[in-house]
Amino acid sequence: MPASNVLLLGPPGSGKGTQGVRVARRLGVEHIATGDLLRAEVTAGTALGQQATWFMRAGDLVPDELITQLVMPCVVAAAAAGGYVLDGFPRTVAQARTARELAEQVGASPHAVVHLDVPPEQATSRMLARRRAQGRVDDTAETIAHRIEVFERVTRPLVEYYRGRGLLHVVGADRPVDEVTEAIMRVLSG
Ligand code: B4P
Repeated sequence: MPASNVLLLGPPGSGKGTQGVRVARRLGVEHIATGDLLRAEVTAGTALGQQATWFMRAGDLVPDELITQLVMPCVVAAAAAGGYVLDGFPRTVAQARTARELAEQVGASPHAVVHLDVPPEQATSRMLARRRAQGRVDDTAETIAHRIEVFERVTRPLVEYYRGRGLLHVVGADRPVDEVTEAIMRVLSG
């Protein structure tokens, strides 16, 4: 039986969203993308969206409490319904600790964490291409550089955190989309 509660971890532009959709479909579970949830709140003009928008535009992480209150109910519901592929959360060790406490209480803990490993230059060129195609406000050269710096400083420590919990799998994401999907499915089935 492959893992059915899966976290995707990786720098901006590593393919979390791209792979999240594909892997969730293959596993028959829900895909939860924190960036998409936040952008939906911004578009709907909710109080949470109004607070998040400035952080996102600047390429900064939104505060831990905001993202946790947005994401965790979705995670708990998806786990109860059969599983989830969660991309973009947690992004800080504090988020991971809070999520762990909540998830353990309700049987929603991750079975596997996949780190999508990609060099910064490749991630940057993918996001610049996305900017040309989709016009995402946080995909400018300056903001991308900042987002990558934030990943290295604040999010990368999660790689060791999850390795220490025996959940981590590293997948090279510097190759075509189909190949990355197959590599993820292999580690989840192993
Ligand atoms: P996200 O929406 O998660 O943005 P992202 O990191 O760029 O990942 P995304 O999933 O969109 O891109 P992907 O790598 O798939 O977050 C946006 C913002 O929300 C953050 O900056 C932050 O402000 C906030 N936020 C989100 N979660 C948070 C949290 N937990 N705590 C606090 N704040 C949070 O793909 C990038 C591009 O590469 C795509 O165009 C894709 O087509 C292409 N691509 C992917 N795989 C490829 C491959 N193998 N080959 C070629 N191209 C590929």
